[in-house]
Amino acid sequence: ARGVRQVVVVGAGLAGLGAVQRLRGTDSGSVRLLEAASHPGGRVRTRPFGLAEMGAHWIHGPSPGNPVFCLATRYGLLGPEAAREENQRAEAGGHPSLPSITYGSSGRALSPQAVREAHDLFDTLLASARDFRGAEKPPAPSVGQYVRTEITRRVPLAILATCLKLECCISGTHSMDLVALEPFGEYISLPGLDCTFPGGYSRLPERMLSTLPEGTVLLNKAVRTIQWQGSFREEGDNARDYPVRVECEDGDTFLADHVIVTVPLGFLKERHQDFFQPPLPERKAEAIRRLGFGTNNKIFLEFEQPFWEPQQQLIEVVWENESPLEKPSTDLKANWFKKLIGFVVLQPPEHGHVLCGFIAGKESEYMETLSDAEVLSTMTHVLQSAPTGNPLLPTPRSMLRSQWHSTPYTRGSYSYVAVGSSGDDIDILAQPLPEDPKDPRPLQLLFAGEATHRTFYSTTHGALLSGWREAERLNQLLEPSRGSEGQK
Ligand code: 6YU
Repeated sequence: ARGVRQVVVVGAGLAGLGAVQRLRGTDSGSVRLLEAASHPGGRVRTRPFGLAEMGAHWIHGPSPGNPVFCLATRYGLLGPEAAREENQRAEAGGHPSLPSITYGSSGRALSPQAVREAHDLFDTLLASARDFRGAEKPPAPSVGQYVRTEITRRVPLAILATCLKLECCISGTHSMDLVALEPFGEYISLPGLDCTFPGGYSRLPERMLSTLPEGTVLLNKAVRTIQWQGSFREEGDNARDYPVRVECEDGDTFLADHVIVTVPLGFLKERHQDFFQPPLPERKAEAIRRLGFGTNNKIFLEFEQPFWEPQQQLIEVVWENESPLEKPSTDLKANWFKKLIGFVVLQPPEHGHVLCGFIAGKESEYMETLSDAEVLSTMTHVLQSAPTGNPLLPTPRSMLRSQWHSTPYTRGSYSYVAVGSSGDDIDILAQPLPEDPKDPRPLQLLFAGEATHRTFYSTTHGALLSGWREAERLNQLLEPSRGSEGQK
């Protein structure tokens, strides 16, 4: 007998927490979840600033096929709207649709009809961009180039420029020219009208953590290296050796038979060469390099009083002189704020009058380098000119923003399938190591996290399902006879 298998899970986001909840056949004390941050949740993070969601905002497609929706419902974390069956059946095409108003950069409200027509055109183009799955010769390499060649001068180009920027936020990329066209249709949108967590998204990882035996999760425990294919022994115990040794930044070490790695793709891109010893096989390293991982940030502004109408939930901003057919400015210092697509009004107003701006790409990364005061003053200027045309608009009372690119254990927002990569790269990333299925010490390294889910990448449900998938892979090894019965 080899004794109790030791399992280490790295990262307490939804993938890591989900994996630990699903693991069977391990004794208490034989599973450790190591998290670099001082809190669980990873890219699910609510701050008490009008319940600001710094990361994930919505449950995309809240319906019975969505495991985040099911878990949140089981924990009683969702509001009555989300529970309605009509909401769960509604096909929203993957985009949260909110009652909106659109302002030009000169301060005038744009004609709702012109905005609707441009959005309809854009949505039609984007829907057709999903039809090239398997096409041997797609008409363009990227989603951005395809959309641009389909656009004619008949439509309000400036509005379409905003649509493309919004799409950059959704795909978490600098430009839709970086998003590959052929695999674009592989991402699956689940039915259901996107919903939020009335008490904050963080309630979900907090509840998940509370179900685990005490001592399983170690916070402030950043992993520095993972040595695998080795033969490691605990001091004073010669009877047992382990193939994997996990070393933390604080010098603590954990020996393991299996490690489930759920760190974000952004972290892997930056650190995989020295994080794994020996380094990952070239196929996996290539997949890490090829797949896309960009930045999408939020800027929250709190006001004494709302200047918007109560029914408005989205305030879109259009830079009137822009066109998606022209090269965007590379002068980040002068123009970074023009990448902002506008603001979502946070609900309910009882938590404060808070607007949440969305900004993606290099401009978003530049924003992270500015001081709070600089961001606040630029945002105030944008609001005074565009949505209100009122230079006397009171400045926001306070400001909070996410800085996902500078967050050392994340290094961006979420993954996308970049030009030059394909869904196969996602599967390669997800493959356990060692690669040889006959290796006497199988499943030393397993990989989970949103970037490892081929059809639900970039979402919380993709992350959760990936954690379950890897736990199940281990369950099959540790207790093959039990199959998948008894799952929660
Ligand atoms: C969703 C949404 N949403 C906005 C923004 C962001 C994201 N997402 P984690 O990072 O959570 O966990 C890993 C942990 O590992 C972490 O805690 C680290 O600290 C730790 N770690 C790292 N290194 C370590 C080390 N060395 N040692 C120890 N620990 C270490 N998803 O469903 N709805 O509204 C949004 C949004 C600004 C940043 C989102 C949304 C993405 C999710 O947040 C994300 O996927 C999961 O939380 C990741 O969980 P995880 O466990 O994998 O990693 C066609 C096509 C289109 C494609 N896209 C369409 C979908 C649109 C996605 N939309 C997003 C939009 C918003 C607003």
